[in-house]
Amino acid sequence: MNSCRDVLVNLEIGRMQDSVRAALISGLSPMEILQDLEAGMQEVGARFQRGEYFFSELIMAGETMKEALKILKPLLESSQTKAKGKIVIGTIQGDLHDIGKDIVSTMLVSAGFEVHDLGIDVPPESFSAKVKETGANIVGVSALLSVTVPTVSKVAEAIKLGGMRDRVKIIAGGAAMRPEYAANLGIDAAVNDAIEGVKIIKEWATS
Ligand code: B12
Repeated sequence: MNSCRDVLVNLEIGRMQDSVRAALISGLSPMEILQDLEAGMQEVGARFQRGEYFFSELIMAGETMKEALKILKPLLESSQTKAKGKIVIGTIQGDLHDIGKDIVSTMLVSAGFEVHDLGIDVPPESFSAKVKETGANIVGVSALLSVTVPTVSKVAEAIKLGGMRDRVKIIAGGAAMRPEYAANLGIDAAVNDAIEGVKIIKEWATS
């Protein structure tokens, strides 16, 4: 049986769930399988950049990944502990990528956070409105496209305008994010992997 990564890269959507089940039976943890699949997504992106894959293949890769997540998400969430904080999360305006955001949300739920997911293409003001409504103390913004990264700073501005910036930490994530962007964007942290992001969020929740 091919690895989950290969099944994803080859866009074999009908084989994805069997492949995940086989990986679990072979002893891999849900998190290890996720990391394997993320490597697969990197490869899909590289093929797209080289002109070997087109937009239709990107869509197919997204759908294939979601098949895997149908099995992995409940497993990742099952270790629920008590809530450690409230988080508002969403993909920034102009950006439709939601797979990474969904993975981070799942990991946060499993770490015991109360997560309010606003979905994709979220205007900066909607993050701020949801923070006000829920009393959340952390905001997570996903931005995968270079063109949407600057809009993340508008989330910080909207929260500041609402008078809540001093009690809210903001973290952004996505393939195009780099830790050094945080200062320029006026936010508290920027990461390009979920494990590092969740580690930072947990530190904020306990400090
Ligand atoms: C699948 C995919 C799509 C799918 C998305 C399906 C979906 N439901 O999400 C579709 C087909 C819609 C798509 C569309 C486009 N895409 Co696209 N896409 C991808 C691809 C192949 C994988 C993305 C993915 O899901 N990765 C897997 C997840 C798990 O990784 P991730 O998102 O980075 O998330 C991880 C971390 O970044 C982090 N994270 C993410 N969010 C957050 C948030 C927080 C708070 C935290 C803490 C952490 C965190 O945690 C996650 C887990 O570790 C990438 C290639 C790549 N290398 O990323 C291109 C890529 C992102 N796409 C790209 C492009 C160009 C586009 C299009 C413009 C193509 C076009 N010509 O129309 C459109 C844009 C549409 C839009 N307005 O958003 C480029 C972006 C280049 C750039 N730097 O701007 C990439 C990099 C491909 C490439 N190499 O050229 N895409």
